[in-house]
Amino acid sequence: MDNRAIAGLLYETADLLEIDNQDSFRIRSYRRAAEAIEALDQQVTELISEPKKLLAVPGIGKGMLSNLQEMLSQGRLQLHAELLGKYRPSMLELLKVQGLGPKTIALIWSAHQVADLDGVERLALEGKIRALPRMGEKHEQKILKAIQDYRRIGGRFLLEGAEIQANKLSEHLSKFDGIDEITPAGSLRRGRETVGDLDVLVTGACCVNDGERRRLLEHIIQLPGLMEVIARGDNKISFRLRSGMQVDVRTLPPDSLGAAMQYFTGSKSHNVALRQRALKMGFTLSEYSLGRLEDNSRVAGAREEEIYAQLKLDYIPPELRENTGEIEAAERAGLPELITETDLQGDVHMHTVATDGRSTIAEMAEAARAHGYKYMAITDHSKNLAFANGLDDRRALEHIQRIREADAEIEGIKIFAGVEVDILPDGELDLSDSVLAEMDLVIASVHSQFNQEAAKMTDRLIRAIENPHTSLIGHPTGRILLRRDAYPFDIDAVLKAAQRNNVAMELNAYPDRLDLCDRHLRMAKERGVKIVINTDSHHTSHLEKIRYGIVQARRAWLGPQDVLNTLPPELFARAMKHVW
Ligand code: DGT
Ligand code: CA
Ligand code: CA
Ligand code: ZN
Repeated sequence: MDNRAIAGLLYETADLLEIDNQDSFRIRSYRRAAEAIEALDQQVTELISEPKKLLAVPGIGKGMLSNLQEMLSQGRLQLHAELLGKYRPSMLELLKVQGLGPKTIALIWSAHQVADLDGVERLALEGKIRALPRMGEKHEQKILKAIQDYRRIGGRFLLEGAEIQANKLSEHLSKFDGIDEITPAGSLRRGRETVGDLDVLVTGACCVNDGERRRLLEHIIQLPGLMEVIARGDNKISFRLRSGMQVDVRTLPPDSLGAAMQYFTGSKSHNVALRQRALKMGFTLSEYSLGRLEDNSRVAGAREEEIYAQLKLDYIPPELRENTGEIEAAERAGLPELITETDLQGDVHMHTVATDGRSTIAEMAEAARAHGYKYMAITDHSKNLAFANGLDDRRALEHIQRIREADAEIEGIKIFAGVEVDILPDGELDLSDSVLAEMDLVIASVHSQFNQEAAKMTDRLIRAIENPHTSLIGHPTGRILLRRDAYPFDIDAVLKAAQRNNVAMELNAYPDRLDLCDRHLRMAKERGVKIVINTDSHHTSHLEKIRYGIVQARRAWLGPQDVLNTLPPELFARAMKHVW
């Protein structure tokens, strides 16, 4: 179990204890321990052999230590399992609904013994929730809306979370003898920003023997974190994880792996178009093979590449398979050269302890150098972001000084001095022109007043773009995936202004932002707007999240020439001053 999983289990236990109406002190101790573990720099698995170090962490006492030992040795927590047995596993899903806290859930349970989404919705529709103590009609309406919202965005997960679950499953599967290959398919393999359910394909000698395959399915059921089996067949098992995520695992004979990968990677509309093409060429394409229509003879199936080749197409990378022109491009050898992580020479959006980051300038620089970058930029917040301790003019100048000193001291990486300056409601920037002029690059971002009218927000962004100091716009739409929509504005007008002013747009790679999104990135490219891919790191460990940005860039058909931070340091510095 990694720290995230441990913290998750502790939070759930706290919620369940609260539903169980236990002593508030005990409940709080679980929440505090979960928070402490989330903030740890080291994995509990590494520390568990040194109990003294763990006990030194505020929030972890003797009792919690023994819980941690139990979790790591058993992969579960007895107390958690007992509470789930006493109530219902579906309680955990209810807890994810905004505004349905443990107290309300406990109240509904004690009156009606209902603990699932559909059940609570029915009670609300029948007006039975308003009748409960301390409830009312307004509260009931709020619960109904929260359940509907949950259904709308709920049930999807961030790409990062899906990837973590897929890696754990792979690790578990790889312990079983006779497996040659484990590969994710579906939206995860295509790199979509969110994933509905996980599709995983498994192949190897054990998949062609009935007895072995049954044993494999038994082994899969032992996966830590598995909550319930939804369906089970000869070659397939579907189950739900504690997080609520559904997983479909399919076992395949090795000679069908390519056809299955092609089919289950999707997208559905890519597959439909590909199958039509196959039919026109006298083939049938299925999840088992590509065959000839006339005599059903097999043409390809073991490898995906063969299928595309037989259909007279260049190989189409999974990220492009959305039926948005990729098949036509592959037919005329016109697929773009897609950017890869090694094309990037620097990451130029990161925060330090001067504002709301958790690492110092030197720590960030060392981590960026270790990542293999030639350059980086420190870009802390400006004063309008008061809760982040944003910099005013004077502190910003001092900060530039410190960045220049670190740059002189630290070998092997160029450190640019930058800032992430707030775009104020009227489009002015939050620091003086004379201070901004000292910066190597200026990221201008909206962090306040998201609810302006679209026309006003459009003007605000265009005004920021027209400021001669602005190098790029940070996380341009402001969305937070699964939590907050983009603020409304005219993306086309903003991109045109960016193009006119040689101002770049950021692709913020942080997994819950991915902003600009793939669709907007492709629009930007079509309009000649350059992109900068950044992590917006607040800790050295965040630098590796750049790969989520790379995947979105690939989905948007971007190549190295579309992205400014593939340039060497001197050219990049000029680009930040609008010269390219
Ligand atoms: P998700 O799970 O909502 O994030 O999206 P996907 O793309 O993973 O969709 P999912 O899990 O329903 O199905 C996985 C893949 O299986 C999908 O991308 C394409 C293939 N597939 C599923 N149903 C159909 C179908 O009815 N026709 C075709 N041609 N392919 C399908
Ligand atoms: Ca899926
Ligand atoms: Ca699926
Ligand atoms: Zn920001």
